[in-house]
Amino acid sequence: MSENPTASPAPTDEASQQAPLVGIIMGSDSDWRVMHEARDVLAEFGVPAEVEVVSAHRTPEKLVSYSREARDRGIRVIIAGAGGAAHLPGMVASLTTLPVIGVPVPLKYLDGMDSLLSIVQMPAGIPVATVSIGGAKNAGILAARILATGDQALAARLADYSDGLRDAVEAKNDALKQ
Ligand code: RP5
Repeated sequence: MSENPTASPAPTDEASQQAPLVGIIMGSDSDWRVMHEARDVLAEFGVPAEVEVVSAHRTPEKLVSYSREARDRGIRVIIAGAGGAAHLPGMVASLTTLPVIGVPVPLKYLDGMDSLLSIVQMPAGIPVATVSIGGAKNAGILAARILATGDQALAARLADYSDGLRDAVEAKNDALKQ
């Protein structure tokens, strides 16, 4: 797996040919080791997504323009991952009315607790839907669920996915009894 989004091969399926509905952003290319899971699961569901490094601290002007322009470009959900002093998701949420899903990226120290606490405790009025530390896959699935509120075909794919999880658990349960 590639360590940065620009070097990673994009999914070659149909989703990569369509206009992106989900914006996956992260504070650094070093976050890609976690954040690629959001892109991967969205590709599995056929949801087109774009990937961009946007740093709250190192590229603040880009943070503002990306957040302000995302809705008009057709983005419907933003997934924002950051580590340490993880201000990206909250700042994006303050600059757009799109739903923002925050992914706390674990770094070398503090086991990601710093990232989690930086993202989760938002002031009333500016929501960020925070997933678990390193939970980029769930962020992708949650974004798909948000989009599926207006997309029956996508909802059906999500239901199939859940059925698959259930069947896998039951198969392991059966195997235990052999
Ligand atoms: C945060 O600082 C990024 O989201 C990243 O998790 C962390 C470290 O960034 P690098 O020093 O690896 O670029 O803003």
